[in-house]
Amino acid sequence: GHRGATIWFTGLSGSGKSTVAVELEGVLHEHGVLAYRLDGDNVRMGINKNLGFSAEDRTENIRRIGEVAKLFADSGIIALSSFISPYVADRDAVRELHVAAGIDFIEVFVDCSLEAAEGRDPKGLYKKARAGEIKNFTGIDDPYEAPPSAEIHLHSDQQSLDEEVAQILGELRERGII
Ligand code: GGZ
Repeated sequence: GHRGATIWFTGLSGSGKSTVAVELEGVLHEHGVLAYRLDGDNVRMGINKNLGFSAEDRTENIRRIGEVAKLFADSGIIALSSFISPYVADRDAVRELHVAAGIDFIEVFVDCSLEAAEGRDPKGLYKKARAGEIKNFTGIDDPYEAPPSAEIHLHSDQQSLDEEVAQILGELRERGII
């Protein structure tokens, strides 16, 4: 058997949060473990479509996602949340919400140098941010607060995807979640 939990990926745009979440979800499903991904496509286009990228809106984005992830985790599903979530205080509030409910919260810092993330630039957003066409872009002219003590610290500009997934699976096994 397994129990619900929230795995909270945080990192720069282009750091590989979603790539790891997609791969992990696939492995969990292969093992018969229920997992559900929360990401920009299903959250920022839906429940949070009234929010932008000001500091206030990012905080509200993360607050709502934290509440939703907690509900999934409480139902026995492993919630995989992939958002930049740039502020320590916002992530800690989500952690507190889980701790208060006795639900596992695993913060995964998808650490990637700005150079590497910008070098990938899959959507051309860094290029636009450098050109001033997008304002308040995280890592360019908006802050990213790295987690001081994440449960898992990945180096996505140095590790393979398989290594990253194995690291998270190891933590889930150690905790008896899977
Ligand atoms: C950062 C932005 C911005 C700004 C649009 N800053 O590579 P992406 O495209 O898919 O990931 C980024 C995503 C960030 O949304 P989040 O909900 O994860 O952010 S937060 O947790 O801070 O609320 C990027 C795109 O949206 N994007 N404008 N100004 N990323």
